[in-house]
Amino acid sequence: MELKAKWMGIPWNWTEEMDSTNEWAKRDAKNGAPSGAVYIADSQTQGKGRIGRRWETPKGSSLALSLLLRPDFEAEHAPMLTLIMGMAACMAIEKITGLTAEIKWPNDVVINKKKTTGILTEMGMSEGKISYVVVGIGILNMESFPEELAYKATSLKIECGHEINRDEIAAALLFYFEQYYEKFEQTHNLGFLIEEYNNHLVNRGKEVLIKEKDGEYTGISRGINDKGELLVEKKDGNCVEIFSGEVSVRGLYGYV
Ligand code: BT5
Repeated sequence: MELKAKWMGIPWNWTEEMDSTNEWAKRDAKNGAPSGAVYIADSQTQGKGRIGRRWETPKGSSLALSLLLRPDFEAEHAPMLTLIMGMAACMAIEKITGLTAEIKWPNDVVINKKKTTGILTEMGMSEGKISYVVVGIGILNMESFPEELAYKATSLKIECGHEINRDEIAAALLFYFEQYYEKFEQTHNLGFLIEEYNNHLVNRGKEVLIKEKDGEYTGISRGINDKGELLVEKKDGNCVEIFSGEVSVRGLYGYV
């Protein structure tokens, strides 16, 4: 492996099968595992997406990796780690495969407008402070998808047309994540990443559909601010700042 992080990935825990690498990391966190510990499984029996959705990781199919962090900042900053992981994933994919990767804010990486990566960040609190954050990422590397996913999902293997080494992707991912994280620790905002992030943002400058709990509207995506919120310009010219919590952002046609 060419790219080496300094402390992300120590210890490096690998297993053939696990319920969910996020759950594994959370259990280990409660047993005192250190910041930087990484958990990788070849397959997951209970892989999790957001809001109770499932994330399928059959044997040999993709990279399922969770990173344990013990940050010394306020809980409100933790969602920004999802964006940092998204950016690191774009960089790692581009470096190892030569493909162009884009970010579908806040937690997907897409190639040719199809999802190739999903990110799930979870947090544990103790006495009002962050005890741990687990940033889990699934990077798809399978040969094909069932019909119900094929229209919106793709994999590194499909896009490259040949086998991709998951260890190399993991090593590059941690290398980039570590660099971004060390900068983020100093400022607790994404000012240092805005330009790079927005250059990788899918649908930037285009019309997007914002779905909220009580309705939906369209606007032009203008990129993120230093809090990681997505700026969307509405028809009346007002700009709204969208927090990643409970919205879905789509292009007007299809998944992206
Ligand atoms: C995500 O959720 O995209 C976050 C996925 C995070 C997975 C990682 S793997 C390592 C770690 N351990 C875990 O247990 N989880 C993390 P969401 O945005 O909710 O997307 C979930 C949706 O993606 C599902 O409803 C399906 O439509 C789709 N999906 C699930 N499995 C897929 C697969 N194998 N390939 C393509 N799409 C899939």
